[in-house]
Amino acid sequence: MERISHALVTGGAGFIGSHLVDELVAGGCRVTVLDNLSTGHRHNIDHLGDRIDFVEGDIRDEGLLNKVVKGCEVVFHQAAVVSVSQSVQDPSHACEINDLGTVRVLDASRRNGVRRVVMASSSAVYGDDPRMPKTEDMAPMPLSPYAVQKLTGEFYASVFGGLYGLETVCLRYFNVFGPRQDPSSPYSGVISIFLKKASAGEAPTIYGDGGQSRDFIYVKDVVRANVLAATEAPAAGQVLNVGTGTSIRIRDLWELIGELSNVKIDPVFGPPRAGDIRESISDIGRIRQSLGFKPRVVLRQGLIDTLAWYRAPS
Ligand code: UD2
Repeated sequence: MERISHALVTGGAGFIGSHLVDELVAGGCRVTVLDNLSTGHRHNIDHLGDRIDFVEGDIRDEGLLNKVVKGCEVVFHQAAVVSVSQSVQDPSHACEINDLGTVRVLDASRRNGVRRVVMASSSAVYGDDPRMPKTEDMAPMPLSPYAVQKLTGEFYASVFGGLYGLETVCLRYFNVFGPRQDPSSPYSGVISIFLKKASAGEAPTIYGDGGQSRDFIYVKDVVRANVLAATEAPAAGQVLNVGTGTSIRIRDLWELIGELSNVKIDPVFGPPRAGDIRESISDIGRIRQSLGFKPRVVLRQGLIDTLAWYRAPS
């Protein structure tokens, strides 16, 4: 990893953020984590002890942001209300965190001489445009407050580049999975839910006929994409898909998880989930070209590693 001297990771106690913090620390980077622990957990970063500076606080707090961003070369902005359904239930709150919070992070960054901000965006911005695979130049079709907010964040990033010369990169994550993903809510990622069910010997519920498909990317690959986005010159100003360019049907996913966990349980089929999109698959040509990024962990291996973690969290 090309050296980053000092980075701020917002949401650094969360699922993706904490893996990013691990990688940065391993690369010799000084890391400050800002997290309000609304969905993040201290236990995700406890193992790092005093090798990081942890600040419990909110990204809307301008005074605090100005303090923690001082001296940082790069900001990785991962903090967000990450649940689509939470954004549907309480759009104002999600807007405050995802939009106002993002503007505050960008503003504090440009005021304090940060070189580059790498932002977590989402494949949600594509909505249910039936064209596959999703390329970054497709017109966005946001279908939820969450998607609108992520898209707005991308626009702000671009405007901060134009107005203030702040370098930004927006990464549109597809379906991320791996250790530390919290399976406990009904809105958790499907892989975390399925792995928990398989480990408990219980049947999962598949919404609809299970023929819907997703592009699942392992969290460590997402971390690598973030680090490259921070260090590779051609990334500046870009919006990039972060996926694998492959997909799997949800019923086949359960079958694979069953095989890897040595359980053979028939799933329960429930009604389709409202607002579910049928297919999702990324085109990763752009990120390959600008960052030289290719995912390294295939789904099967990522599932094996994640299953091991759910059985013995470390
Ligand atoms: C993902 C993101 C979301 C947003 C969205 C954009 C996650 C966790 N969520 O939502 O933040 O970016 O993409 O489109 O990555 N399913 C079942 N049974 C279950 C749980 C899920 O059948 O117990 C199905 C579900 O109906 C869906 C698929 O699995 O078809 C994936 O569901 P998900 O909640 O993991 O992720 P998704 O794609 O809805």
